[in-house]
Amino acid sequence: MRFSFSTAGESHGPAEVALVHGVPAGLGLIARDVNRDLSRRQKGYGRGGRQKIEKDEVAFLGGVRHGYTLGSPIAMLIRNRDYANWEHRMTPDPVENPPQKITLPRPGHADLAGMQKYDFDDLRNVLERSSARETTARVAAGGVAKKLLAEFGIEISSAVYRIGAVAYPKEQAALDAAKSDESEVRCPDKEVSQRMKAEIDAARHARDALGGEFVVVARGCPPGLGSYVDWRDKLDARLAAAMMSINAIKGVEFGMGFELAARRSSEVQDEILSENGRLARNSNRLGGLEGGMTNGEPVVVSAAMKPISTIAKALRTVDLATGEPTRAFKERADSCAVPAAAVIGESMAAIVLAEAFLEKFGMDNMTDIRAAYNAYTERVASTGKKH
Ligand code: EPS
Repeated sequence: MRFSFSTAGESHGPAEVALVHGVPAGLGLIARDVNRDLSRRQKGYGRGGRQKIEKDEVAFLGGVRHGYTLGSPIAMLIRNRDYANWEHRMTPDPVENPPQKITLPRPGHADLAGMQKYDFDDLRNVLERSSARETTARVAAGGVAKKLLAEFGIEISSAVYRIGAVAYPKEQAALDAAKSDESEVRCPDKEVSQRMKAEIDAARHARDALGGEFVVVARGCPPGLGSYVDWRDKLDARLAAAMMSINAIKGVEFGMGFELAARRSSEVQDEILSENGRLARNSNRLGGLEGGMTNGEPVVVSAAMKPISTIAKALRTVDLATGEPTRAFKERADSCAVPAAAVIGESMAAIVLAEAFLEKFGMDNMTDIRAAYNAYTERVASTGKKH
């Protein structure tokens, strides 16, 4: 089976669950490999009270034995500690005194269309699953993908280059992404990080929320992941879909992104040079992707996140129980989750790259995959050498 994953779990239910298929046998994998990113996802200036309650850690329920993958599906469980406070409202069992229904859909959230689509009269049934809490399970799946990619020298990092009106140059953020773990907003620049934090404080004091932009960088990808042959195989299309699937993401770019559209061709392509008999590029404006394939340069994908829709300064809505105009439902929420979204972006990129990597090099076991990878990279390294 192809590398793929699915998740289950409600935000205030008992747990988040990730099921990862198609992981080759023989990959070293321990809980710490996954927990590191779970903890990075929980950080970030602008989070609400929930992250003080949770301490996300994974338990393997299948697919791993004595620190190595078995080739069988990897099942991972992350408990929601907050469930203890929500048991009556969220128990899977029937209850005698059901909690009050929520009927005030938030503009920008899944609430309204979700209720219409699934025939609910309580938006709790929608918001529990549409909550970004689900991304915990994605990051667990991404941890497995990252571990696989790291075996072949592929490293993924991220940086935030915009929070609301405060921006930092995207290209510089991509170059310094590895440093961003040091910043509470995941921006590699200290001074800009401070301004971003002040921007978040200002929004929170105004009972509002902020979005922003982040960039994900994958270094060390061999050329030829993805394919130009079929639209379904194009790696940029698959990465874009993965990024767009993250809660509140409204746009995705590669390399210079939309700015490419305003330039002449000679200003935007990355010229192919020969340096000491090896092929080289001295720019990466296209973000490491040509023809829907990696070209050996860092893959650079960025995304724009809209502000969170749960805000204390509640917007106009209609009470679906009465038809009366009113203000939207309010609940404890984050005022900015862009730093967390950047970590989730790393995970989604890792998942897509791992899938494409295994398509190219085999799926069964690490020994055969290593042999295929070594043979391919050796052949490719001789492309364009003087004869
Ligand atoms: C979220 C609302 C908040 C966030 C949550 C996403 O949760 P709560 O309603 O429990 O305060 O903290 O994100 C997480 C719990 C998480 O781990 O990322 C929402 O409505 O999307």
